[in-house]
Amino acid sequence: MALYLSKSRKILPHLKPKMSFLGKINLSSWNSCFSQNQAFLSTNGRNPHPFLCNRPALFTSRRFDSAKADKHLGSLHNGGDPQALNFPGGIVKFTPEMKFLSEVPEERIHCYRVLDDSGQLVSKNFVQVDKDIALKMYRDMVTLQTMDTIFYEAQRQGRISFYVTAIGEEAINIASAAALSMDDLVFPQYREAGVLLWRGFTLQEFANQCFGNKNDNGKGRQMPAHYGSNKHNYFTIASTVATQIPHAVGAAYSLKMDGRDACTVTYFGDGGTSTGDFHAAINFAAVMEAPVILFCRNNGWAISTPISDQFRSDGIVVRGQAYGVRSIRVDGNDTLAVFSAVHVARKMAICESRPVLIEALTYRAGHHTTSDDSSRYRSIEEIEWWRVAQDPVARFRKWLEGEGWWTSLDETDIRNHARQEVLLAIQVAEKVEKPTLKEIFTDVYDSPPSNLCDQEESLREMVKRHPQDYPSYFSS
Ligand SMILES: Cc1ncc(C[n+]2csc(CCOP(=O)(O)OP(=O)(O)O)c2C)c(N)n1
Ligand SMILES: [Mg+2]
Repeated sequence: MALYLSKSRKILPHLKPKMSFLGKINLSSWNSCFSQNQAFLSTNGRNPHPFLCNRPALFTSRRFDSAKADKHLGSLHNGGDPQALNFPGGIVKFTPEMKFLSEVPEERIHCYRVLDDSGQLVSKNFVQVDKDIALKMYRDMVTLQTMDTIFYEAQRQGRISFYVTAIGEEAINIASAAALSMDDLVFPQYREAGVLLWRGFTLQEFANQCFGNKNDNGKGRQMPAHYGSNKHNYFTIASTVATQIPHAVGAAYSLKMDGRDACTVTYFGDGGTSTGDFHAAINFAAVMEAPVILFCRNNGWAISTPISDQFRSDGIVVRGQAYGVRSIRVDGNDTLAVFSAVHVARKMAICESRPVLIEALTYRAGHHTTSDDSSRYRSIEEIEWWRVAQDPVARFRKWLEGEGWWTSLDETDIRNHARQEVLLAIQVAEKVEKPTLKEIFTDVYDSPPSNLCDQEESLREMVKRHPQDYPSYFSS
């Protein structure tokens, strides 16, 4: 870990987020809060938000003292109360009752929402979004939906080998991205292409990656839909579930050490929380007070495994408190609720130097990937209810219309425009040459070791012996 941290510190300065429509937009409420950091940390005021219940913190900020065992042992006394024990972490009261904590909460944790199903405001407690941002959010949601539909069809036509959609999770993708700053580092799972879209990755770049052509940032080495972009501070997607979570926590700790006015955000599914990586990472984040937003998309399914077969806790949100991490449950299909929660979580993460866990309740309305047929393990009625009655895009559109910011003419325009742009990007990407065989062996070592040279040579011989089995560009 120490090695990883020292490396990640060296990597960060090389990331040059020069993008910038967010810079131009200049949301007034997004002003930097880093200058206030010291004030937050030096006073012991750990609860400066009206969004929080007024509870004392268990552990106070005491980083770098934690290894001093003698100090902890020295504090083991009852503070004058024989019915209490001053144990590291705070006062524990004794009780004569033998009472086991129930495994079932009296009531499930409430879910924060701003817009109801019909797009009407049901809360006054949200972060205002100005018109330009709101319209960009909606357009990007439609573009993501369109891109997913057409790329999915392209896979069915055999033009690309694989694809992952974010259908039903457009609000999570776009609203969370809109609430972040371009300096924040994103560690995605694989269902957050919309975050990259928001940051300015073009449809052409998406298409180049899916077709694995020579303009793809990854030079065709990754599966389709495994995007990555240094320019957009978006770490390359890895299919290995949850491996991105410890990376995000380590990078967040590095940002903190460097005094940067930024946090990291990592996205993962409900299935991701069943891995050891999730538990190790959230605990590390809590103890090291790393400025990371842990964003869980609880979409009900991990491929064919329903959440009832994954955990018996009240979802994911309760695990935050168990690990000493501030947490919120939010309606993941409510664009304004997701935007508000991430906006506030970001400020908490940076200004107070702490992790925040967000559990967004949603539904994976598409198949897991193009390799899946979800009608084999869940009912069509269930899928349709979520797809139609809970569509986050339609809900946000209703709100925009209510504000007088959107008309049916605008709707026709954006849908036609998005469709044409995606089709064009696919046509162009399809015609671009693939990377050469040589590229399989580049970019890892300055000078390749002998075993890699041997492998290249043996591959070239194989291609020569069986030219009919390899595409012609492989011979170059
Ligand atoms: C470490 C690891 N284990 C298993 C898999 C196979 N796998 C791929 S996706 C997936 C389900 C993940 O579900 P979830 O985290 O809920 O994300 P969702 O697909 O629902 O967005 C599994 C088990 C994998 N890729 N990596
Ligand atoms: Mg899931």
